[in-house]
Amino acid sequence: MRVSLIYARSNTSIQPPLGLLWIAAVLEQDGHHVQLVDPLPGDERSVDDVERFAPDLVGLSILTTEYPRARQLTQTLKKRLPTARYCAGGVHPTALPAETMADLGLDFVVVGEGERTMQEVCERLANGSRLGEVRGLVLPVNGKAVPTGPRPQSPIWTSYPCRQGTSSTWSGI
Ligand code: B12
Repeated sequence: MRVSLIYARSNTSIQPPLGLLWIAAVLEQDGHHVQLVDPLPGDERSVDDVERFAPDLVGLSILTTEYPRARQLTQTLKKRLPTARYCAGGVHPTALPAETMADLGLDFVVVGEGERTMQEVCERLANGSRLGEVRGLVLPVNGKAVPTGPRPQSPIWTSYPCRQGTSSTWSGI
C-alpha cells in the first residue's frame, strides 16, 4: 500500500508530529510505502507532493486547532486524488469521530492509538478485505457512524519503532 500521512499544522512551531512518525515506522516495517508530509502554513507544494506520490490511503492527524487546515487540505486532495481512501486520527477525530467523518467525507476514523489499528487497516485494504473487524475504527454504515469496538491500549509506546524525519518541510528545517 502507498500511504500518505499528513500533519496539517497551522503554526510554525518546530515540533515533529510524533504520532505520525510512530505510525509511519510500523507501516514501513510491514513493507508499505509511506510518505510523511508536515507542511508549514501556506506551503501548498505539499499537495503536489501528495499527488505525485499517488497514495492508496491518505491519513490526517488533527488537533482541534489544526481542523480548518485539515479540512481545506482534504477538500483539495479529494479533488486531485478522488480514488484514494481518506482517514483521520489524533485528538480531534478521537473526540468527535462521527462529526469529523461526516464533515470531511472520510472513509473511516481511527480512535485512540493508531499503530496497531493502521497496521491491520493497511493489511486488510491490501488484501481487499473489509474493515468491520478492525477494532479502534469508526466506519460509515448506511449513513451512520458505527464504532468497531475499542482497541486495548498498547502496553508501552516504546515497544514500537519511531521513524526519523518526514518527507517534506520538517526534515528540511
Ligand atoms: C507534547 C504535547 C505538545 C508539544 C508537542 C506537540 C507535537 N506537535 O508533537 C507542544 C508543547 C509543542 C504542544 C503544543 C500544543 N498543544 Co499539545 N500536547 C502534547 C501532549 C502532552 C502529548 C502529545 C503527544 O506527543 N502524544 C504522543 C503521540 C505519539 O500521540 P498522538 O500525537 O496523540 O498520536 C497517536 C494517536 O492520537 C493516533 N493518531 C494521531 N494522529 C493520527 C493520524 C492518523 C491517520 C491515525 C490513523 C492515527 C493518529 O495515533 C498516534 C500513535 O498512537 C498532548 C496531551 C496528550 N496526553 O496527548 C497535548 C495536546 C495534544 N495539546 C493540545 C494543545 C491544545 C496544544 C496547542 C494548541 C497549545 C497552544 N495553545 O499553543 C499547541 C499546538 C501545537 C501543534 N499544532 O502541534 C491539546 C489538543 C486538544 C485538541 N482538542 O486538539 C492536547 C490534547 C492537550 C489537552 N488535553 O488539551 N503540545
